[in-house]
Parts: sequence; C-alpha cells; structure tokens
Amino acid sequence: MLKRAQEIAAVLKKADEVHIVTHIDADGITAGAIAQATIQRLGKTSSIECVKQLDEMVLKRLKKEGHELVWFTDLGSSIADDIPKMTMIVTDHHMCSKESHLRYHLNPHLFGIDGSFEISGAGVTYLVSKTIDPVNVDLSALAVVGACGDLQDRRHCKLVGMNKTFLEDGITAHVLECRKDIRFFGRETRALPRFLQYANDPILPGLSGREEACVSFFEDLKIRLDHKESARRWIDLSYDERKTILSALARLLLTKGFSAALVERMIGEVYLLAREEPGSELHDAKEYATLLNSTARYGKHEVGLAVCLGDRGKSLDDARILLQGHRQNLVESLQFARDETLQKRTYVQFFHAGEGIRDTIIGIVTNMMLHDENVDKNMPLLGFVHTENGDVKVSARTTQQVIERGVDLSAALRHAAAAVQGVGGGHDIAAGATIPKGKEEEFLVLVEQKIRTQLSL
Ligand SMILES: [Mn+2]
Repeated sequence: MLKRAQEIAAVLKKADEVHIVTHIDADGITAGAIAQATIQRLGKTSSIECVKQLDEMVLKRLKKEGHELVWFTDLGSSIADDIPKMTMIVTDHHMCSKESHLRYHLNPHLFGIDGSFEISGAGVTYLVSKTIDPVNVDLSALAVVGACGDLQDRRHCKLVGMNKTFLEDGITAHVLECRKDIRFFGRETRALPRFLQYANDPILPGLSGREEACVSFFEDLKIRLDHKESARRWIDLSYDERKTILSALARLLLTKGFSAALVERMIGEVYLLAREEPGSELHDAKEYATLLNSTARYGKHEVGLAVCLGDRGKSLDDARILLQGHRQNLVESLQFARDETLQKRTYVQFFHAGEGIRDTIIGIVTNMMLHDENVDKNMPLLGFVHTENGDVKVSARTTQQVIERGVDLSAALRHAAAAVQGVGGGHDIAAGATIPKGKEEEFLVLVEQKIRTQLSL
C-alpha cells in the first residue's frame, strides 16, 4: 500500500492543477479537505466538487471538462477503466474487486485490508498526503473525523488497524487526544436527557426515544439537570456523577436481559480534537463528523470544507445553522419512517419512504430506525426513497451479530442492483444502491436470494 501511495504522491507532485471529486458524507468531506490542503501546501491550484455518487454521467462530464488530473477521494473504486488523456487518482475504501484496471488506485481491499473498520476514505487520502510531506501529519485529525463519520470505531468500540496509526500520528502532532469514556453521541453538546434519549448503541430500554423517562432517570439519581440556568452536559458532570449514571445504566441493561458484552459497549475510546474549544461541535470527532454531514447533505459542501480547512468564522456559523436544520430534519424523517409500516420478509425487513425523506439522509435514518425498539436486530433493514431524478435509492443497514453469521450487504446490494440495471455497493454492515423506479420488488427478491446463500456458506 505504501508503495502505491508513493507512486500516487509522485504523480501529484508533478501536476500543475488538480481537480478533486469527493463524496458528500463526513468521510468524503474530510477526505476532500485533506486532498485540497495537500495540494495547496504544494503550492498548486486545485478545484473541488462533491457528488452523491459517481456514475457514467459524472465521468462523461469530467472527461468533457478536460482536466489534466482528477483525484477521486472516498469514491472512485467502481470506475472500470482509465480514461485516455485524463490522469485519474483514486483514494477510496469502499469494497472493490481485486482486479482493478486503474493505474493509480489506492484502496485497502486491493491489499487485503478491511476498509470498513481499519481505514476510511479520509484515511486512505491522508496516507498519500503524509507520503507527500510528513509535515501533513496535522491532517491526521481529519482522518480520524472521517473514520468516526463512517462509524469505523463501531466494531471494537475504538479505532484499530491503520486508523490507530493515524490516531497516534495525531497525538504526537498534538492535534488529537484519546480518552476512555461513554461512547454515546453528544458528550460535549447535548443536554443530559437528550444525551440518553438518542443513545442507540446499545439502545436503553425504557429510555431511548423517551425524553420524560430520561428526565426522571436523572431525578431519581439526584443528578441536577441545570447549572445557573444552563443545561448540563456529560462533560459538565463530576467523576462521581458519571460513575453513578454508568452503574445505573448497566443495572438497567442487565436486568432487561442484555449481555455483559453489550453493556460494555457503552464505554470505549472517544477522540478529541486538541486544538478545538471544549464544548464546541468540533471538539469531539463524532460531533465534528455530524456537523460536516449537515453541510454536504444539504448541498452546502463548501461550508463543511471551509470548516475543515480552518475557517472558524462565517463558515462555522453557517455550519451550525445547517446542523440545527439537519437535526430537525432527522427527527421529522425518523418519525416519518416510523409511521410507514415496516414490512418483514424472510431475510430482510424494509420500509418505503417514497418522497417523505431526503435521499441524502436515508442512510442515517435507516441506521437510526435499525436501533428502534420494534425493529428486528437479527435481520438487515432496508430503507427505500425516491430520488430527485426519478430513481429509487436504497440504504441497507444491519448489526454486528448479523455480519458475524456471514451476511455481506455490499455484495448483496451490488449483485441485486446490477441485475435490475442499477448500481450498488458499500460495506458489509452498511451498503446502498440506486435502482430504477418500479424495480423494488424484483430487487428485494434478489437481495434475499443472495443473503440466503451467504447465510448457508
Ligand atoms: Mn467513506
């Protein structure tokens, strides 16, 4: 992998101008920002764009625009062949076939490394950046934000593999800190009741999704929710208060029959951006990733990119406003998904949101739905939604326990989508596809066939 990174570094150093094409999620934005900072530091000109997916239309347009060099980050591994007269570099981590015809293609799967939890798109891009100039180690902070955005810490409740190396780079460069703490989202910014209400890994029986129950939970423990009229957050609590809460949560889970292993998932490594202000949306890597998601998924990728590249003025203000909107949208979309009847089949369960949910957040909503109390954790969940250009977007999510039985959603969706003239792929635990409208039933049958085969192997 390092050798390939060096080859790519050499190509980038020789170029005069680089056009970057990246994905619209947090990992994509951080990957794009790492690429852009790297090119800028080389004193070269760069331009950047974010796309929802890389299809023939985008490739055709890029070819027509006549770029000397295009650097694809967090996507591109699906490109079949090099395009004459346009040098293409790909730093991606999505599942891909080992026989790639692309010349400058860096993807962990080509080297037997798992791209779903050992390295993200931002990480692969950072590897090239660090190879170009060791001074770029400060960008490791963005690589860790990207990895957290892609939930790469989920399997082991901490970052492992190459991600861990990047974390160490960041600690050495004083841009990252690592702590052992509760893993729920919003340690730094969420008021305590909301902090528990939205916890989903593990879900908290009786508390997840119920604000009033969460308020009484804290009251019963004699934990004050406010201090001088401002809401207290997890980071405002004393050591003893945290201990009291954690033991109460552990008791709750154990009495409801959860395994000790699941209870332990509450605690893990959390990653802090040492140069950011504590209590801000940028201090915790997961919260940073969510802030970025709320820019690009609403067509404002330039805001997220500017924040990654250091703008703490107007762009950060704009990003915060977008985050508010994103939160509101998620709450409404999740409610919409809950109101849709969940349909259970033999090997999968699904809901079809029609026009009710934005296609850019269907993945997040499907993931939130999967952790809902009435959703079966033993089979994959698929969310369908109509896209602006008349197709259907599918997001599939499942749990670790299903993966361990041999299910690979990436392979299943890629196979089923291709059979109905669509495209699909992603990771074993989280995958997506775009298919023509009206092909949903045919697609579901094919996905189920594939999953049945995977389970029997
Ligand atoms: Mn990614």
